[in-house]
Amino acid sequence: MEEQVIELVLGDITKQAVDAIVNAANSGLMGGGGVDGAIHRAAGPELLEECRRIAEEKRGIGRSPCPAGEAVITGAGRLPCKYVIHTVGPVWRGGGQGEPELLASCYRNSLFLAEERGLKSVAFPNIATGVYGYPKEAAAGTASAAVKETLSRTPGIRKIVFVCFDDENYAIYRRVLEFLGTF
Ligand code: AR6
Repeated sequence: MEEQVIELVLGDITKQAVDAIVNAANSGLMGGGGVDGAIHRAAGPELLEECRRIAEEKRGIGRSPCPAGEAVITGAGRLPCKYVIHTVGPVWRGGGQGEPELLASCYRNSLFLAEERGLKSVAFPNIATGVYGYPKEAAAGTASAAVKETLSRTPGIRKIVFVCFDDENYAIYRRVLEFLGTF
């Protein structure tokens, strides 16, 4: 069987020409700052329109548009990728409020959605490590372990790209992925 590869990139996730990029959104799905803001700016208004439709639909059945740990998928507007998977990381509250499990769920559920749609390549940002305050080192460990573990259950996915926006996260990921034997 063909290999599943994990790549590490220092750069801007909006430039990745993969099947799907993952957005670190909030549970209202209506855009925000950080990577969410960058994705919506680069994608154009179509993306927000699609998010709004999903949010309304979910609210209509009495649900939150996207609770922490869950994920939804939309088109990608003007982005070079084909889809955007919006997931919501946990706000860091010291680590004892289920944050690691919720963060792992973000990666897992995003990959399940991608597999369901038959997508082959997915790029992830460092979910929750900005505004939501998740410690970078811990987040990288949880993210890489969750991805490695999930890949065996998503055989259609051929390539994962971890996109780090800052040197610190890039250095941390290098170390964590080497430790996990991925590089
Ligand atoms: N490409 C890749 N990574 C990026 C980019 C980019 N263009 N821009 C920022 N990052 P954050 P969170 C990195 O704050 O912590 C939003 O307002 C950034 O350096 O975007 O999950 C949402 O609407 C950091 O490492 O997301 C939510 O309200 C990582 O992306 C809230 O922020 C995540 O930082 C979510 O907070």
